[in-house]
Amino acid sequence: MYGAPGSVARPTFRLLSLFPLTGAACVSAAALGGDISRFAHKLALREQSDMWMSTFARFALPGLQRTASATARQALRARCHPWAAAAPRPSFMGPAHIRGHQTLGSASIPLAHQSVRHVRALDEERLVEVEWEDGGHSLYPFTWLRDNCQCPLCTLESAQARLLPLSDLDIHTGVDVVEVTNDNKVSIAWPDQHMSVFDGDWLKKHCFSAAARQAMQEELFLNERYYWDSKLRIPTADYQEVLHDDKAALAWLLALRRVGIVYLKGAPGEKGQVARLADRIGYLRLTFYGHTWQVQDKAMANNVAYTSGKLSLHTDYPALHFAPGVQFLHCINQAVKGGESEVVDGFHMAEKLQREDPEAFRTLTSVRVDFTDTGTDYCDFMLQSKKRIIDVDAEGRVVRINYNNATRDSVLDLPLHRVQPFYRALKAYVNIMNRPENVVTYKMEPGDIVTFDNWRLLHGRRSYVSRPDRLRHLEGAYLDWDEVMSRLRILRKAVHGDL
Ligand code: OGA
Ligand code: NM2
Ligand code: ZN
Ligand code: ZN
Repeated sequence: MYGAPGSVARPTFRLLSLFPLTGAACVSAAALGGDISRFAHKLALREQSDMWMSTFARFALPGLQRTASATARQALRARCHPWAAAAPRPSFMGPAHIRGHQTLGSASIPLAHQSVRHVRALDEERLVEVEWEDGGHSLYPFTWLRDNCQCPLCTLESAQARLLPLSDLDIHTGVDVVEVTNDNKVSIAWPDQHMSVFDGDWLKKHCFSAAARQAMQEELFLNERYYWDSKLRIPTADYQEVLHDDKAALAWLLALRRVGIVYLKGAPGEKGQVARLADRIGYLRLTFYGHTWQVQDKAMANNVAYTSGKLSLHTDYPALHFAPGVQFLHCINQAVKGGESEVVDGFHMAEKLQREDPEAFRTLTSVRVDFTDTGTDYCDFMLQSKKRIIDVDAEGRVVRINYNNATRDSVLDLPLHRVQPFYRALKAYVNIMNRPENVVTYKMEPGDIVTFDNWRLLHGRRSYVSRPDRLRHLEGAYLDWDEVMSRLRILRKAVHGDL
């Protein structure tokens, strides 16, 4: 009934998995054209080399040396340019690939202190044109420049927030004089005598070209993802290092964002660790199951997770309209038999569904399914939600998976003729995610913590048998992506400086 021990992926020493991630990120950055491409490529190199020199690399080194090919070992020694040293690409890259949600770039636009060579106002178009020292040009609308004046009347410097109310913004303003100052700034005199001064680097960063906007969005939101299947080697780091070392914490959160799952080892085998990890980021997400929650076989369980039964692949808490973005699970005690964990990349599976069965994909991205959860825990609750199982944004890109078969309501708000097609579509998606070639299986040991993207991954558990003297016990906690991304940006600034 359970997978043979040999088929259970061991989660230790898995840095190898970061190799395809970073390699692919660089390939995609290099696919860009012009300056931004070069800068993005440079930054990808830097991010990548930091990854290798981080906790991950050191932690994974023994495993890598034991198991990796000569090519991969050579790549690791090269550190900064593994793929350059080891081209062609390593064979374990498999079919994994990057999916950029809104960009091909991996970094911000160049900030290598570009000097302003010349500025002029294009009065007809109501644009200020900046010519850079390297010959490049950027255009800025008059209205936007006036709206973003950085002077103390218009901006509260201490909060980096706009003071100028929209009611005071003349959206038809002209420009009287625009010139370059001798300290590489652009000054603008407005018709009402107001003066604005813009820093060259700040302007460069805010360039309106499609490539610069894409690069900026990628820097802010890191929406480029590394898609994976059963061949994924889960990125692994040391719990203590993540808590105490900024580089290690940054590498952890970057991999959590890009890959969707990171394994931490070396945590104490007692409660309180998921809360400490949440404190490292900001704060955790309180739900009806408490600040943190204990996954154990409980009498009169208020959730199927609190039994010793199998949990089929699911995302947590679709009964909440705003489901938790990130989940931590800390193994305090493991079952003697069973209790293995399973994960799949829900975005990748959705992409496969779209290709194999577009009709099913259309159904799951349009039908709003009812979910329900009733009981008592932190306090009493009676939740109802309506969610699309595959959530896409306005551009049709998959942004969230919402699916837990246990809390899917018996209320099904569909006309009769759409019921069977809905089941057919759901079955098609579940069949894809259950294919052995897509599932990563591992068994947690006391002191292990798995951290994953609950908007993207589906996770499950095999049924287990606990001995009374060694009861299976995981402690869990939720966070939201806003807080995690906030910490990631701060760490990136601390580690790399202001990019
Ligand atoms: C859960 C869950 C996994 C496990 O509690 O929602 O997925 O291994 N638990 O018990
Ligand atoms: N627990 C683990 O959607 C769900 O009910 C997921 C949540 C009980 C906090 C389980
Ligand atoms: Zn001003
Ligand atoms: Zn779960």
